[in-house]
Amino acid sequence: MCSFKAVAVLLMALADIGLQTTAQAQAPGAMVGGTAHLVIYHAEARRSERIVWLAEELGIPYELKYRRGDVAGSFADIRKVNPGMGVAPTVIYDGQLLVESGAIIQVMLDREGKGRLVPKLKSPDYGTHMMFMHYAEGTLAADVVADYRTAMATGGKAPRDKETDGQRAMRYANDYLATHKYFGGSEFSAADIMMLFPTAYAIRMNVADPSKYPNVIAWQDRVQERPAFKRMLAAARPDGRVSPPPALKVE
Ligand SMILES: N[C@@H](CCC(=O)N[C@@H](CS)C(=O)NCC(=O)O)C(=O)O
Repeated sequence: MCSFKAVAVLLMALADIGLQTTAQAQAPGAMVGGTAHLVIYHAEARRSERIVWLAEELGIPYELKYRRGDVAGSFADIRKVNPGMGVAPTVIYDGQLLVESGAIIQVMLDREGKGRLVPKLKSPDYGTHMMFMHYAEGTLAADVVADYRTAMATGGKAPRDKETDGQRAMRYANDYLATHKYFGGSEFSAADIMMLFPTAYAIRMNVADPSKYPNVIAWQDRVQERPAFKRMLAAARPDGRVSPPPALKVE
């Protein structure tokens, strides 16, 4: 008993040392080591799903870290690894701590994509693929989240009168899909992985009225049928959405 207790105390002390090591603020992009080639710090139904989805599409092995059913706990763990910017996704990729899902996806494609999920460089599809790779966070997510926060701060009512910036961004995406199957043109690309989160957020939170964006809805259904997406769901969202923020009220 006594020696078991001593070992337990020693293990706790070692764990504590490990915790302190990782809890020290890391410089952005710091090399931090680690055992796995790709470690994804995740919280259920958050943007970190994009990285899991891409890894599944490309067949990149990964270690997924989150507390099942405990989004707050998952974020607490992320902050231990990355106290300066405790966001999902945070990853350790090739020993380097990285944030910003679009950038992480780009680095993964450059290093391991072998041309997959990116249109040919000289094709017009490449231009729109890159546009939507960045539009997803730079315009759509930024505008839709701003709409949501503005509405929450002013009574929680879904905006349904004058077109908001987030709705404009949804309309532009919907217009593109009127003539293209995917955001990278005719083939599924990483731009589709980037675009799913903010389009789904816009609809789910009632920022945008789904009846106005039928092409987006059809595209969402299409991409969510992909086997890699379903593998992502099984690994990263096994119990559905956990602790979702409240949707705006539709009157
Ligand atoms: N632009 C970043 C956004 C990351 C982000 O804000 N993620 C959310 C989860 S979907 C988060 O971590 N929120 C918690 C926080 O900001 O403290 C990306 O695409 O990775």
